[in-house]
Amino acid sequence: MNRYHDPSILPSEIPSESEYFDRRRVLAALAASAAMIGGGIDAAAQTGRPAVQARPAPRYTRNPKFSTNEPPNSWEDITSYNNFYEFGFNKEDPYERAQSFRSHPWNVEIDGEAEVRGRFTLEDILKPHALEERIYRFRCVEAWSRIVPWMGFPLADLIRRFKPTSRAKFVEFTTLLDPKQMPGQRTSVLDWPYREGLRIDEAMNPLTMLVVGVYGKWLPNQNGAPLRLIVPWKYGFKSIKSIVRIRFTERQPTTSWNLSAPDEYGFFANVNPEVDHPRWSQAKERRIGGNFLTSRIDTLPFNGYAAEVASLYRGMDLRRFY
Ligand SMILES: Nc1nc2c(c(=O)[nH]1)N[C@H]1C(S)=C(S)[C@@H](COP(=O)(O)O)O[C@H]1N2
Ligand SMILES: [Mo]
Repeated sequence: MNRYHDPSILPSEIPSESEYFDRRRVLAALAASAAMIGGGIDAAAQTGRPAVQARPAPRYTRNPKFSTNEPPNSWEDITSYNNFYEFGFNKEDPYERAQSFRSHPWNVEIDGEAEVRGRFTLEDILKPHALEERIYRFRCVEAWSRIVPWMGFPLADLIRRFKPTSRAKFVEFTTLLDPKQMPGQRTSVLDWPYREGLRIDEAMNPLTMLVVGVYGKWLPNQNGAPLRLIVPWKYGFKSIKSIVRIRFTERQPTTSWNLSAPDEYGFFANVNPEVDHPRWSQAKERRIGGNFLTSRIDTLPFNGYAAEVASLYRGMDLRRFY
């Protein structure tokens, strides 16, 4: 299974002319609409593809305070090169095989150590939350990265609504289990359903987002529709897709990657250029969509978010708790 997590399996380093052109258009559109509220960049129109979901367009505001100034990757970069093992192991599989996945209607179960529990529709989950766009760095454990305009809201705001008890020390997230729709689940490459977890203070950190969209559109299926986690200072595998359950626990939850290869994928999974993966260095990363000169860049501690999150791990040996 681990051969699928091999950073040497990468597409061409050289962006095509159309990629480059798309990138420039996105930048121009971003600049032109910097002060706009709601609406957004019509990424689907830009690429000539129909809108991904027949739901009323989301309304959102931009949040520059939590956004990097780095230029975002193109819609193409973000939506056609994905990890979503439920739909296959090659980067183009999720794009090719998730299009008919039914990500709406959708229910989410909230349970465990919380005063408010139950099964909620996606609409009920979203109703009280104002959506915002944040441009985050995103770093996969396979040593590639990109800059993504995610749309969503702080996980902390959702957690407060459900009033976790004093015994809630962790939050566990679970992806849909549906082998009929998710061909990858008919293989035993991971112990399905995909599960991830955070310590409660990590979950409450203002950077941690529940994400429902990208580039002002509802999430495409391949990016984890209709609801996913984004934890920008951790390797990408923590950012679990297509969530159907959020559970508050007293004990540290088991997570899919940690179960399958504990020496390679720790529970914390904080981006750390000093701790190599057993089979490759984590000191550098390849920025998707970059050119020859700019694509190999240094990886930053906590993926560049050290000022915001390093204090969460004070006193911890981050080599041992990787
Ligand atoms: N359910 C589920 N969530 C998942 C994965 C997966 O295979 N299944 N892959 C993870 C990994 S390894 C990465 S890098 C990111 C990729 O997110 P993206 O395709 O939106 O860039 O999703 C994460 N979330
Ligand atoms: Mo990843």
